[in-house]
Amino acid sequence: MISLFHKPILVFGTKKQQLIQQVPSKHFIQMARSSLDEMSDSGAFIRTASTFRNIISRDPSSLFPAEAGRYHLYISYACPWASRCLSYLKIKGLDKVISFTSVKPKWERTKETDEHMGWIFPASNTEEPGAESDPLNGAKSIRELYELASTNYSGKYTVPVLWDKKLKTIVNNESSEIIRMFNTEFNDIAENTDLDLYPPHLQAQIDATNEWIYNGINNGVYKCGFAKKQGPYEEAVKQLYEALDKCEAILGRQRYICGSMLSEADIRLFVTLIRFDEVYVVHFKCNKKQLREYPNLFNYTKDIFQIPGMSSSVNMEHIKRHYYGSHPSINPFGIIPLGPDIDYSSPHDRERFST
Ligand SMILES: N[C@@H](CCC(=O)N[C@@H](CS)C(=O)NCC(=O)O)C(=O)O
Repeated sequence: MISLFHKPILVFGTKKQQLIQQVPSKHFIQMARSSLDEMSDSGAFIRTASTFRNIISRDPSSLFPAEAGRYHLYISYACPWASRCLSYLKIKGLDKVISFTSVKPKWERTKETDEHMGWIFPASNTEEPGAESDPLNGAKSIRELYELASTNYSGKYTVPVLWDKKLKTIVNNESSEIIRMFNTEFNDIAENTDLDLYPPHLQAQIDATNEWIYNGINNGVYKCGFAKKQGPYEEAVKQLYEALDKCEAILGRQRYICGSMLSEADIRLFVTLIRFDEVYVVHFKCNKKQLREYPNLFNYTKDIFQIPGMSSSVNMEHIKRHYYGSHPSINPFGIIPLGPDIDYSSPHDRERFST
């Protein structure tokens, strides 16, 4: 049960402030240890904020300067938040200067001494296709990385984790901030510097779009799936389908969600849409309508999937094995539904908006 909340920590301050923010405050003592515990008294799912909020800067004198080879991104292919960071690595051409490792898809016990279930690295690189053992710290779990970075951490052990090899600590574990850094701060060493997914003229529109898409769709599917009472579930489903209907209408008029150019808001929307029919329809009870019943949204999802680099950020095997296998309160026997096995590389109709 969460009884204390705090505002997200935005750290753009001095070096001293940045270091202070690496140490979680005492408020985290009562925080949830996993998303399965993030529940209000009314039975609604309430996500807690991320803890490590340092910023990598293109300024060489900053505490965390953008340097080739210095940072490592720990992800799970299953996780939509981590996947948006991986998408940025791929489409910005940063994967040669920022290395990454994916954990195993299914949560396991992270320690023998307690019951916590979480992300685990495979013992070898052949154990689990797509997953690799931790090349930097030899950690067995994502939990161990948090414990290396902070001695009194008591929040959730989430991915993504952006790790600094030099200072041996977590720079940031909030995907919405990691993607902003990847978009701009590494442009001196990125291969695709021309791609700006958060250009000044679109920033207000992207921010506003992110807001309703996060509430209704990205986090909305979790609110549907993790609700423990009928009322909050129904409220979440209503909001989800209002937001999907709104997207469908917008995408009937233009190629991308903020207009004629690809933006951050598209990548953030995509990671939820690509999981929708394979997982959320069944596992999170989002079955009022499937993605395939929305012609614009479905074709749009294929369009984004087919952007060079994007498909390599999607590992459907990991996605399905994670969700269906890691939430025993929702799917006690861990059975993985076989369908629908959609081919997102098949033709779409979105070129009709190109000039
Ligand atoms: N605010 C975080 C959320 C990340 C998050 O919730 N990740 C999930 C996986 S999809 C996680 O690692 N959960 C671990 C747990 O709940 O114990 C972000 O966007 O970066």
